[in-house]
Amino acid sequence: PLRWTVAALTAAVTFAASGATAGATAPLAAAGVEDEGAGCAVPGLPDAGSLPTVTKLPDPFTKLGGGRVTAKADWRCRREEIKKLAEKFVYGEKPPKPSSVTGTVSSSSITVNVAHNGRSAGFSAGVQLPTSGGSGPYPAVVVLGGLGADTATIRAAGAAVISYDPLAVGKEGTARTSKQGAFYTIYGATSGTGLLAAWAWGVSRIIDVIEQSGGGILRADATGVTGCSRYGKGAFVAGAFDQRIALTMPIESGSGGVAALRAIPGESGAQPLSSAYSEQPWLGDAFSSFTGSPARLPVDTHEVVGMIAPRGLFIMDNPHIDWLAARSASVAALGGAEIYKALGAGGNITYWSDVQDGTHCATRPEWRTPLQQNIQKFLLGSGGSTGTMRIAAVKSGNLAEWRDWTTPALSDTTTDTTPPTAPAGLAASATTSTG
Ligand code: MCU
Repeated sequence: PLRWTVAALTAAVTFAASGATAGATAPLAAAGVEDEGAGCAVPGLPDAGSLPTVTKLPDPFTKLGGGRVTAKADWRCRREEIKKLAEKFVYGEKPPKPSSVTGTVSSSSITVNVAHNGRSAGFSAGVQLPTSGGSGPYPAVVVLGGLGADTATIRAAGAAVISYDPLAVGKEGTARTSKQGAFYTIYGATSGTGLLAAWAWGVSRIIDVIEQSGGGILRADATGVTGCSRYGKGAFVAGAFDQRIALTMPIESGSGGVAALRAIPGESGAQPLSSAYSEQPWLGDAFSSFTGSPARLPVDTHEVVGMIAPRGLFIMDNPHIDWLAARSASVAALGGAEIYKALGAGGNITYWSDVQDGTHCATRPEWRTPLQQNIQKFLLGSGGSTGTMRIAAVKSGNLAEWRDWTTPALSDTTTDTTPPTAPAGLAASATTSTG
């Protein structure tokens, strides 16, 4: 039978894990499309009413239809299952690219205009070019909300900063039945999609515009995303749901962010799920039936970490404020790191909560070097630093308590006969037949 050997994903993993010195324009582990698994046949999802209680983190490698993932390239379609579960039960649906996205990119701003189903909306973002690093086109980091991100270090490392106000796309302070902002202008004020997925949708539309701009000022294949606190939650979701994002850097994201949803009720002082659900419509409306029973969720945030794998991920956390749920976040990071390891990309994830200053969303000296290294490795394609787990002892989760599954040794060949949705230049190399 026809077999697909090393698909685009695996090629990217192998490349990233090899630590090879990449050319300045290498896309590293990022994909050329928002969702490589869009064409995967996903079995029917469970109903909210018939979910079993699973106290430990669900096995990321067991497929919806049964059986475990055996090959690296199979992660593409398993990721699609996780995406659908996360949309249905946690965040609400993030729709694909609308029928029309237009806009402009200059060295000081980006405009985005979207039209879909007879409705239109727009928003804009600021651009600040790097303060060093030669001539363009430049990689860029989308900064959500302007809080906490060390933009001076980002710009000095050679990446531009895109200042994105998520509230223009999904407003805070509204009732769930009258949501506002560009996303809800297009998809309706009663959409069940929460603000985080709406904000992520906005990031994807910024990338669409950069792609269409012809790459004179900013590179579309070297985008990062970051933000702190509620915008850290948004940065995490943005990176998970768009595979064009090469580097995802959530800061102090707390409940509704990186923190394992099942672990939160047992973490002393952590923001309760009911609070994260009701404080703002960040999570999808469907999450309401899980705030008191997260162990019924068929998905958890370690698998959302896995949606980012093998792409660059640098999670920053603050162990000094209980409300920020750093122990639960370390559980998700450790669980998600198993997915990175299985894909041969264990060095592409960093979790860092070992910091001195307890101020929420402070710019921290401990994160400066890993921030530079992650930008070099994933956005500039230079430098082969290896990610680390620097977990503060006071908020250190124990993965062994949270899982009953093992991490498989995934093979480099697959029996999956579905042609991958690969970027144009990579499609041909993914069709090698080995009989
Ligand atoms: C950690 O992010 C949130 C937190 O979930 C909220 O409870 C609190 O009100 O605000 C934090 C935040 O966004 O701070 C800027």
